[in-house]
Amino acid sequence: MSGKTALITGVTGQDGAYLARLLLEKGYTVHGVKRRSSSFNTARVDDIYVDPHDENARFFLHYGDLTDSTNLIRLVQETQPDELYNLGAQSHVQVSFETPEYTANSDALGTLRLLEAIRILKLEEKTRFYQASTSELYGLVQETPQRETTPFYPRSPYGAAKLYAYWITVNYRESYRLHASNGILFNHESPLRGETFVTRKITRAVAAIHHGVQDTLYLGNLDAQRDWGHAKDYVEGMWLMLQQDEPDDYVLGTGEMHSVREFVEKAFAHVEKSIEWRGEGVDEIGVDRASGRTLVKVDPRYFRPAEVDLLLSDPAKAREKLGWQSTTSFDRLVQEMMDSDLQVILTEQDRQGRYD
Ligand code: NDP
Ligand code: GDR
Repeated sequence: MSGKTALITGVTGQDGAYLARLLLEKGYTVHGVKRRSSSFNTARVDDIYVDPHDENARFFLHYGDLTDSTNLIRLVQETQPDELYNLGAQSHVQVSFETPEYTANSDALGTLRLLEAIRILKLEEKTRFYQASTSELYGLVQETPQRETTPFYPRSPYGAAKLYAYWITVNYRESYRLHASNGILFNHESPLRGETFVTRKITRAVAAIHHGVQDTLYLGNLDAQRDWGHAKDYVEGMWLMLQQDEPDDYVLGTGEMHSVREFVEKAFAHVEKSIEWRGEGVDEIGVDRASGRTLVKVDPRYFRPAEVDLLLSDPAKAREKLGWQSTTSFDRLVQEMMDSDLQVILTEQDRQGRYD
């Protein structure tokens, strides 16, 4: 048992849920920040939640928000974390074009608020800090593959907010000798991925089409290419960064790139459908070779005002210094997400049946 204490912002998100599990397995006491919501928002961590009255409870949830500095200072003071993982963020790139100011407040200033909380409370010697930085920093890529030294060129309010968060983390490390590290993580997915990110949107839709409860999958840019890994691997990398003697910044990725179109093909192949692409641009469609049915259409609504065309990592530094590497292949990732969503859609249908 490590006996250490961790505080995680964004614990109700995909990565928060995997990281909380990992730290509990390692013997940590884990405090997570959840937002007040009018409906339940803890589904991803419900299975690790233990009644706090239980004397063996090591996982605790606290209300909080990255836009509320008094709340953050109090939570850091009360929990006195050895490790603070800042995973909370308005994390959807497209949504950041709709809510740019809020995104800057939570993603950029939220990071500053946490760093200041550590400083105000004089926890610089005790609390190690992890910042959830992102490959979106590279945006309009200046070099391929992207590594720690590749210049940044963000292409969205989200990317710009995360750029501030990246540099303020570096600045606090250099100014106040904080053990603060940036994980520059490339896209990572899982069955717990938010439903509006492209991979999960695809696996959910393919499962729903397979079960006959959806006709068409509408997507935006099919040509976008991403370096997709599994979230479970990546939270291990976050933890490793905070176990190093010296803080530093690391790229985590698979070193492999695939297009959205390829992801669609793989997902349909899982339910034994072969997709043929016809037409071009906004008129492109994906047709089921066997039945001739159109299953995929392009909807320009999902095009972004500025797009990040491709992202490909060079994770050599993490491999050499942390001994970290991605272990889940693209095929296995799609397979795991498809297997899960084929079940999830059925369960949702059952539930609906009960309310009808
Ligand atoms: P999710 O969107 O799944 O989770 C985000 C979490 O942040 C949720 O718990 C959400 O709460 C919480 N949150 C949002 N706004 C606030 C706020 N104002 N105050 C407090 N909490 C807030 O993201 P992921 O788990 O996928 O990503 C984790 C982090 O890593 C994010 O910072 C993301 O930007 C970054 N990142 C993610 C990558 C990926 O591929 N997944 C790659 C690189 C970086 P709620 O559940 O209530 O919405
Ligand atoms: P991204 O993930 O923007 O890379 O950010 P997302 O899955 O949203 O998009 C990936 C690519 O797919 C294209 N795309 C679509 N995207 C969505 N969401 N919906 C669609 O219908 C669609 N059609 C095509 C997008 O244009 C894009 O090129 C994720 C988030 O987790 C960030 O928080 C994180 O920092 C980065 O990954 C690394």
